[in-house]
Amino acid sequence: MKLEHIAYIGLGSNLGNRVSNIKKAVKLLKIKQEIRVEKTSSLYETEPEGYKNQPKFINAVTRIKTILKPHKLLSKCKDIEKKLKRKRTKRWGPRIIDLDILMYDSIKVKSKRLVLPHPRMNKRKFVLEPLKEVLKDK
Ligand code: PH2
Ligand code: MG
Ligand code: MG
Repeated sequence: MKLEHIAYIGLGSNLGNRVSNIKKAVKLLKIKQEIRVEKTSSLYETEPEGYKNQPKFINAVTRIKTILKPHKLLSKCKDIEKKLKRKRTKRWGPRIIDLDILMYDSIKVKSKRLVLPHPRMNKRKFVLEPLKEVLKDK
């Protein structure tokens, strides 16, 4: 079995210093032993989708290599959200930082905690635009 996997992580923030929150999250990904950040997109300011009555977001996507299995990678993403003091509020509501795994190799996952590829990514311009910048084989 392959040891290294390619994954794409979507980042979003619409509370506090949004740019700094995204940059901090990328830094925290970089210092994880089991993760190598290969490419990070530009930062995009985007209109909120889903729940509209909230501040604009800053969004970005990173391409990483990792030896972590999908659920372990998800736990690392949640650790980073905790470290940046994200509070759990309403679904699709405002947040200091959000890290979502978008894709992991070309595998499909369907569990209670994780669905891959991310089920809404194809409809979300705030994901697709930065994703285009970092997709492998582009
Ligand atoms: N995240 C959401 C809901 N809506 N809108 C934008 N523009 N950017 C996001 O990251 C975002 C959103 C839920 O995670
Ligand atoms: Mg999200
Ligand atoms: Mg999320």
